[in-house]
Amino acid sequence: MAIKFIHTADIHLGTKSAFGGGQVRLYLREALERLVGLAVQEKADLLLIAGDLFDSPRVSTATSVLVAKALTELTTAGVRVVILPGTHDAYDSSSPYHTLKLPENAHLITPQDPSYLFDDLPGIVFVTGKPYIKASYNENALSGLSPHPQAGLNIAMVHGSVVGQVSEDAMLIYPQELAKSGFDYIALGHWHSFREISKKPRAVYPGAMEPTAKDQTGTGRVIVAEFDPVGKTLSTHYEQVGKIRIENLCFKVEPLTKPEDLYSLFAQRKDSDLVLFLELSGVAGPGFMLDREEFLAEYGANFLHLEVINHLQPVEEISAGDFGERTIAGHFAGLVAEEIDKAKTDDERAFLSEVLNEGLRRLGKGADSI
Ligand SMILES: [Mn+2]
Repeated sequence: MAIKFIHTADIHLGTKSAFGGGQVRLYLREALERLVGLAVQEKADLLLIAGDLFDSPRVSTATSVLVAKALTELTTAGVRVVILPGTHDAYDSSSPYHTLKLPENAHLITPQDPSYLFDDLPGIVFVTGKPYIKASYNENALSGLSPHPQAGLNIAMVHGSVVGQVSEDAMLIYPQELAKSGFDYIALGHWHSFREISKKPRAVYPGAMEPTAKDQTGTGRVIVAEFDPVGKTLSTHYEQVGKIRIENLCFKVEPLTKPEDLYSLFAQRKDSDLVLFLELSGVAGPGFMLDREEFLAEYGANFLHLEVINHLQPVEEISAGDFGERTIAGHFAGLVAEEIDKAKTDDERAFLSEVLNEGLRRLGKGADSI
């Protein structure tokens, strides 16, 4: 009979997200409920939470109640839970875990109780780890951890950075040590984007439950793993539990771009699970003036969060007078000026002004004389 376990990390309940704390906290509550539902539905034997279940040591009553309910539901359904304290919910004097009441079958990894042997599971499962405390910054996360000789499945839980793979802070994991660690699975936490680190032993960051910063992609995943104690084979896949997505939309402004060109991109878009960063680049011609407030008022409500990042270059003032008559630019300017004089409508005049501006910009100053 196979053993099934689910690995998650970095849920960050109670987050102060830049994308609207209150809304994202609600998403996290729902994601936790979906996670519990998945574990129950999959009939998982074990749920591993590899650090940062809580966003801070100060846990609200609402969050405590939510976690207590989730843990009770899980253990009632026969899902054993192992929780590792991470950087945000470190196991020091102010740790939120000192007041958290754990039901039977839910376990916390502490310096006093760092390991659990589940000898009622087929093949016997061993789970061990080191809880994060401030003093463990830069400490080798795997040193001192060893598999249990009687266990068929040995799991290490680690909240930290894999050296050379993700930015290095918190506890450190050295890639060359993974293979000789003797573990079958390393449940990683701390890095907020999904990342597979090693195949043997299998070491994966599931990523955060919901993104809390712009650069977090591939969030919301949990790893579902099945271990066959007879063949000693481990298979994994991920399930999407979180809902929030992040998109960076780059919009390049050309000299003839009008604000309507941008607005029309947004007219059909509405996605309440999307955090959208609109990045404007290029040169703002005289025809492109974006009123950020007006734009956000118009479209902000269509998304979970909408942000405008403005990298527009102000238009360079160029006039025909900057060029000599006997240059290509000067000759061009003269021809377009004649057309502007002949223009019958304001639209035609505006268009020709753009042509003049863009033409002069492209021909540039100091163009060859004819
Ligand atoms: Mn985290």
